[in-house]
Amino acid sequence: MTGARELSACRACGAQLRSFMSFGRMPLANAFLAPAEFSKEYFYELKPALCGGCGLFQITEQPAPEQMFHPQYAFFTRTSKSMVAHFGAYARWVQTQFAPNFVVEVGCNDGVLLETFARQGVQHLGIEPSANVAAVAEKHGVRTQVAFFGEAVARDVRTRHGAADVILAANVICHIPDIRGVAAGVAALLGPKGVFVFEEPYLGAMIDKGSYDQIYDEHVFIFSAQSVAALFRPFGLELIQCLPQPTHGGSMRYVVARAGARPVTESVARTLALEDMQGLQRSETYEHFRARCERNREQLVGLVRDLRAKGHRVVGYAATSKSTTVLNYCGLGPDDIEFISDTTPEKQGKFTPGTHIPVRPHEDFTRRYPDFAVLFGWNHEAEILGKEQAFAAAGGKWIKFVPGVQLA
Ligand code: DWN
Repeated sequence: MTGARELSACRACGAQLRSFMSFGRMPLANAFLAPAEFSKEYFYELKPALCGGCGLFQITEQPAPEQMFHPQYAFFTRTSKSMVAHFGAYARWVQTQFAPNFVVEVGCNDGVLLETFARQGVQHLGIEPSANVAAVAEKHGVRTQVAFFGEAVARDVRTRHGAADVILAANVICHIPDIRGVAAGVAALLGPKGVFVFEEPYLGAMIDKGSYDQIYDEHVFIFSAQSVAALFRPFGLELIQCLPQPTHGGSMRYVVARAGARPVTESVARTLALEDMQGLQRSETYEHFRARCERNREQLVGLVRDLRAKGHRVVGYAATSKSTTVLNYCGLGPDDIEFISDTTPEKQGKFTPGTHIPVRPHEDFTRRYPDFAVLFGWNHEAEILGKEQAFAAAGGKWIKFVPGVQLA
């Protein structure tokens, strides 16, 4: 099944999109499925592009949000200990900088970021479209509303609860195709001195590392400081701070306020200058990126098939959303990768989207270590390698593919 519509104009500014490559036919990154569902799987073409006007990196085709974020959504932030620690530090940073009385989070997932505010009795509200993850947030004492954030919801929240001192988001804004609706919603809900703080995978880091697996249906956009500044400007909002983050393989925290309401820190000019030097607006940068993706695919497929031909057992570690792009782009299936170990109960016993590799509990990994494990959760490398020392001690080797294909 297919059916997504291909866009030729930027979702933010309407200028012409310049597509530079295709990752081919792709299923939904988190649509882990049972064999009975194989024949009715949904596919679209994964084709990234850069906007010739505001420089916003985006995919040209995207399935409807309701198809991706629903009551069976399979991603829970709490699956990573280091991310839980990161969100604790993020919440404390917001408290120190802005001391808010009312915090709204866009896409609060299982409530891990708002929990710190909830525990301290700060008025808060998480807007989360997937009812199952919102229910987990509620269990942790976080107040939620099951909805997609946009201008109408923002106005409604303001009417019922008042203006927000801080609107927060983490790894969410890049998922929302109606990005102008987000900007309008922020403008409608923020108090006069309020700030919108959000962090997302960073385009500069993705280009630097060649981490093409950040591109999939849920990630409609990969932001840069330049595209964020341009996005909010027409709504009377201004980018006042950029803070690089190590999470998800290289992210950026952006702070946006009403134009003129707060000082613009020097981090903005510095980040814009670095982006210019990196060539984030130049076509050649994306030509190189495409060539790097092709080389990476060739090397990863070559390595895995060579190991399999020699009779080695190869499994995958962490059935991440990102792995869907890698597996489908590379055409790796169950003959290449025996299974993928994953700690999320909702994914276990199912099969990977498009490539139909079994997803098994972590115990299947430790019970009988494979010879090689592809590190699909490369963004959690320190955490994973730290807890899997017995695998290495048993002679197991990691197959990494970011920033390049290598054995470790
Ligand atoms: O933006 C998004 C990010 C923040 O999270 C989403 N659209 C969905 C998701 O992306 P992802 O699936 O690529 O996220 P992670 O955090 O890289 O991977 C999570 C998956 O990895 C889970 O299925 C759990 C699994 N995992 C594991 O099995 N063992 C993770 C760790 C750290 C582990 O030790």
